[in-house]
Amino acid sequence: MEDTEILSRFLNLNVNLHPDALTEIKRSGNVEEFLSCLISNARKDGECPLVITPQYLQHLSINISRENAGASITFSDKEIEIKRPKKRFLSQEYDSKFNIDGAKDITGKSCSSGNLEDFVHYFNSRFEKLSRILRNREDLQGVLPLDIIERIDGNDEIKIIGMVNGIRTSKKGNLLLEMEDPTGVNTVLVTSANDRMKELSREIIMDEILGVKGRKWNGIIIADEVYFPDIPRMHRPNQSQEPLALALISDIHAGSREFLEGDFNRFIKWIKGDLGNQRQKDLAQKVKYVMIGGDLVDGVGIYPDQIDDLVISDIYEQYGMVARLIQEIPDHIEIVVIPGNHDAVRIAEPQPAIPEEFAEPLYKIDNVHMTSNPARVNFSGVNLLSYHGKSLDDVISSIPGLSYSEPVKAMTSLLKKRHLSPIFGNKTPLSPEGEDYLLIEDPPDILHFGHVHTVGVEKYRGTTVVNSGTFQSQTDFQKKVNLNPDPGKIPIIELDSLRSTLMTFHMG
Ligand code: D5M
Ligand code: FE
Ligand code: ZN
Repeated sequence: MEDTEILSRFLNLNVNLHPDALTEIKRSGNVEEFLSCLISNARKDGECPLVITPQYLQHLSINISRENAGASITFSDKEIEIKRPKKRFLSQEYDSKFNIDGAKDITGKSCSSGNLEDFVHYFNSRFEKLSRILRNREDLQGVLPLDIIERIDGNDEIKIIGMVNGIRTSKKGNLLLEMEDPTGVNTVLVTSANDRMKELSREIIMDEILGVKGRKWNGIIIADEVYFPDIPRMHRPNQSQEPLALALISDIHAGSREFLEGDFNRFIKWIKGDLGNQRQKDLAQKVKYVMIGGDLVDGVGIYPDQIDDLVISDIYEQYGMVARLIQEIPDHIEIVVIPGNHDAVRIAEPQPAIPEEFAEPLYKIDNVHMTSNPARVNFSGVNLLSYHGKSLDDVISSIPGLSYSEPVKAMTSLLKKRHLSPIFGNKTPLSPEGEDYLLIEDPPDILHFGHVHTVGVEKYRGTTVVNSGTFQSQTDFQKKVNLNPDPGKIPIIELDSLRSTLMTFHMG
């Protein structure tokens, strides 16, 4: 038998061979007997070393004789389970320090009845906060309210801040925005005469808050400049003092016929330190946190004829399955979970945590922490803003040039707007809470989405922008809408450097 063949037989049992032990086994001429002794001894001792040394061979006290060669011993690798002393991970040397921002968690606090008054209050709160951010910009000093602007004429420079209430394109191809602030309404014309303004005007969407510098002309405002609230150019992200890492996953879709169990199992094997090359195994050693960005299950009745795509059609069983999968993540790793549009909770955003009534098996896992969508979590000093990403459907269909294949581009556009779900009344229902939980008040160190089932990692002005992708292959429904998922790819962020690594668990 070749050396490589012998080594691989032992590797199948998760044990390595010391070169001298390999020589000895080869000399004996009976690999099968060694394997069989190893297994029965491991059963007896209840453990087995990681590396088989010549000393351990002696401990096995096999009579290495050529007479034994050829004895037929049959066994199946699957029958045995070799236990060994519990592995210690680098991340176990450090305490877990994570904090879910309770003030920004809607769970149990929703007070909206969804009436007109609630909406007025909600949009006022959004305007208040975003106009404050815009007002801080040097370019927007001296902003005037729209009722004053109404009475101004002449060619002097004026500055306003307003919410986009309507978007039309003029006959000449200019953009006509209806903008509103708490005092009034006016029309803003954004010219398409120069490329820069043309480019910028494409990014403008309904219900966002903008700053405008321009002039009055014939009762309307001609924009010379348009300002998004954006995040500061000089934003310096926090980094951890400790060599720990965060795995960002999303869209497991347990219960779906297309759930990729093999990909998930390889992810688990890697996170347990049992898969990958040395660098990949070293990275697994650092993982202290896993963030799950929603769509844990495929749910029931989420889209027409979904039943045909389900292998588990009971929502409780779907959460049972997801709990069994997640339970495999070693318990020194903290897992934070937010819901998505397939989970068993209201679809209007912000979404409260998936209730215990449905996800009881997850609540029973000590290292699993259930929270709302969106969620703000600090992991060992690094601030993460995690949002399932439903609004991407609206943003991608509203802004030319954005696509499902480049989720980070669409996410960056939302960072500029400082809002996770600006458009009201399209595909993403919003619940008008007392305050706007979807506002991006503080620029996060990491912005994490899922939902679109495509993966991407990029930096924007110091923020690491990540979309997690999925563990679900293309469904018939997605095929119809021409959506090509990119499953089994998981971004891992090292919190001490904010360096990212894309781990691939998908085969073929
Ligand atoms: O969403 C998975 C992906 O499928 C996401 O990119 C949006 C897309 N999707 C979902 N519903 C629709 C509709 N109705 N039209 C077009 N594209 C859609 P998930 O939330 O996992 O189903
Ligand atoms: Fe999904
Ligand atoms: Zn989704």
